[in-house]
Amino acid sequence: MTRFIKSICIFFSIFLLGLSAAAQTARRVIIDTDPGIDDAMAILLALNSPELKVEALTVVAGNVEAWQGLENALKIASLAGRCDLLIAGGAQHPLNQKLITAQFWHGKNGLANVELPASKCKTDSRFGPDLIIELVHKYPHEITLIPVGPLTNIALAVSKDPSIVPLVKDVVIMGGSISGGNVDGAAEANIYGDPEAASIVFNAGWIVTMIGSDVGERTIITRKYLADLQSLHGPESDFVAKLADWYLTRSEKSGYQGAAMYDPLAVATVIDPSLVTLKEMHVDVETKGEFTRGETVANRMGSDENNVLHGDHYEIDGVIELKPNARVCLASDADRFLRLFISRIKGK
Ligand SMILES: [Ca+2]
Repeated sequence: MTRFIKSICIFFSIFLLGLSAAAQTARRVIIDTDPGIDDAMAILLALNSPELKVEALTVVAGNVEAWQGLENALKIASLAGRCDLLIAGGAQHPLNQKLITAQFWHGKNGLANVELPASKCKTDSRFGPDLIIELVHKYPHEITLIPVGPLTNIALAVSKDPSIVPLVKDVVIMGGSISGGNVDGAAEANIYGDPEAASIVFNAGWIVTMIGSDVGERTIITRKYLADLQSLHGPESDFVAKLADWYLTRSEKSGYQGAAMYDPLAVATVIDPSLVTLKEMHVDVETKGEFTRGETVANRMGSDENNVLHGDHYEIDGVIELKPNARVCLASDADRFLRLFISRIKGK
């Protein structure tokens, strides 16, 4: 064998070993989504990342109505040539309020009015929350849930079968904020979209990794990154470039410098946790509040003061320790994230 052929053989052996190692160590994930521009970006990031094995897309009503979200999920999977994915419809509306859709930010069809070809993929007949339950039992301690829409499907799953809680490897949500909302002064859209569901999810007994809107808004795609994305053409990169262009224009009209990469940052956190800074906290979801319904109220001290009645008044008698139920994202390495995102989308 010539030295050249030997080198080629060694190269391919290493390449194949690398591929099989990636396949073995890839994390099984379920993306629960309300597609959605940034959902589409998040799904394509996940599908182009060897660190992840996407087991299913479960769709929830949110940015668009449930039927539209399911159609979008099917078209995105088809575009990526991934009809092997399980794609299931889920909750049609929030647990305890009317659905609030967001075509203002996402376009009439939820995907920046880009018309994708009809999907070749089929819908799984199972109800999204039931599919989540089945997959968690099928792969105990292996599934990471990545909910990037209102938390209705996840709340329904843990309410129906609480035994999944210790069997889930991780829950990484896009949602909440510890420094003001994007819906109003207090609330972030996914939590505001179903606060009762969010409260169930935060109190389920697992630790929720919370990638909030406050960090998403400091992790923005700008025209500079868009130009990079537009430099290579392919079905997926062209689609994401159109989404990003529309989303940027919408954000610029509202006075922002760029468009917040909310959902893709949650997926990227599972791909590479070193992209974000996390801190354990106890988080409660406000479900009443005159101005604060849907706020994620984070306790940064890990305790509440304990007030004890002394005659006609209360007196502070030490503190009550609170167990953390969340790992809250405080910051991201935005540039490294965006370079990862664009390289993965261009990777085909
Ligand atoms: Ca979303």
